[in-house]
Amino acid sequence: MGFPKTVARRQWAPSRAVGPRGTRLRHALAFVTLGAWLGLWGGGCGSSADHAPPNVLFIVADDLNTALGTYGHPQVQSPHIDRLAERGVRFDRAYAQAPICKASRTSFLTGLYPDQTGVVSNTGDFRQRLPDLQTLPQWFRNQGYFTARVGKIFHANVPRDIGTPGEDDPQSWDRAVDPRGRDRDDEARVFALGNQRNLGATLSWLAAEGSDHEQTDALVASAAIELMREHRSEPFFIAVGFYRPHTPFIAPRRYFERYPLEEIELVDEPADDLEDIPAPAWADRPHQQQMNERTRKQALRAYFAAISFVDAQVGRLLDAIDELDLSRRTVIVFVSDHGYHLGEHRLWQKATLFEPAARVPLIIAAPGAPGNGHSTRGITELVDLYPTLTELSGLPAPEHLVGRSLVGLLENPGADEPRLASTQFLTRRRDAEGRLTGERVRGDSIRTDRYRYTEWGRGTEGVELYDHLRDPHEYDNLAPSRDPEHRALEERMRALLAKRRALQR
Ligand SMILES: [Ca+2]
Ligand SMILES: [Ca+2]
Repeated sequence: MGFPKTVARRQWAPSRAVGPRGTRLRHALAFVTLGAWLGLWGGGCGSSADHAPPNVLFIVADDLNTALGTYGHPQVQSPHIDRLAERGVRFDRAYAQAPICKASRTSFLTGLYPDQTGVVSNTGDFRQRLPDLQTLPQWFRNQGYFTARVGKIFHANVPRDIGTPGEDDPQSWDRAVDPRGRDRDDEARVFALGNQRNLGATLSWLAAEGSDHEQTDALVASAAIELMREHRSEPFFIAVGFYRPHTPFIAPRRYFERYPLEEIELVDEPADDLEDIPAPAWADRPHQQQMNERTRKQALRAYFAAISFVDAQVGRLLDAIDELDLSRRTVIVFVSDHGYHLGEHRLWQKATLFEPAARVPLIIAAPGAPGNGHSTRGITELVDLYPTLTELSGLPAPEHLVGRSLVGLLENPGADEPRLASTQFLTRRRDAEGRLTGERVRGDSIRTDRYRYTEWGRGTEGVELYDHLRDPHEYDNLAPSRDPEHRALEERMRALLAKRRALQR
């Protein structure tokens, strides 16, 4: 299949659609930059393949936080994600728009905030509200790309939906592959802290027998490599969705053996940390609160093992890109759908508006990008991915996008652009005894360069304000405060959040 020439030309057209927050001048500069990069892609060889639009390999991990070597984690071994970071730009302050699977994935795959898609939890269907919206992969498909999905990209229940399309959006893809490995057959052997019948919702793990290649995520990588091989001569957008490190943390035993239990370090926090946290902000499952030290270490070891196993699969993808001679014309994105608590504020897993659940790993390796090999502290949101990938590929951008292209940060990772990130979550209210009820409480959080500000029930159920410059672990909630200086700051943050909320409707 040839790439439509009209589309390739549009990359240089001044009438190119931009998002509501873009400016023509900025995009005009981006064209110049892209031209220079494309020159680098071409490498002076002058063959037609060198001038073809770039491929996109879009890798999504499930429930992975920044516990990675490249992000400075002292224990986790992730040599392959680390080497991807060395060939691309690592985003050190990237945030999901929701701290749970479906709301976050729907957001970054549509390029809209959760309130705009109507999917603010793990239920719902954006097609009900937006039947004609073109998703990120669908946009590439309609511009002449071959698009394919392997594994979990749109929402799927883990582990129940492994081996099935889950809640996929079929019109986004030319091909979809749903591998199923022995991890599903081994579920009866999994240790579960809570309900054995709902392994996806409780801390649970298994050091599996057998080889890597029997596990679902290895089959995911193999299928993706095969698709890249088959479609190497046409522009492709291949999305690779790993199911780990989501619970149950299943990985071959040798990955567990990399992390001796006695060497696992637990978080060490101030004894009074919980005292200033509003009730809706602290919604963990009670049984996860009762783990002894050994069980907590086992949970961490299993999560780390699952990360190293996914990392090995990322390594296979990177090797394949090189072997297939695709590295000079393939943009590689590595991202997770949200973060994860590993005992911070005595919380485990996701579904909070604290930094560990909102923040995600994000690496973009665009061949020839001047910032490659560097990291950026620019605040970024996952809704920024859609306009970034259209710009990098020289495609027009659909009118509906709300994110800002990150191409400026790929060019200059030190660029000082004022940005903020928002994350929202619908939690459940607790009764007087601390039990979760069916009643919902909404939380809205914004992250600026220095602060995190969060309102529960528009502030009626609690407010949080953390100064990351002085308090990077969010121990000291400054709100509500009697200190006039903090009160003024709180007012400014409240106004910023209100403005952002209005924009996201
Ligand atoms: Ca997830
Ligand atoms: Ca605290």
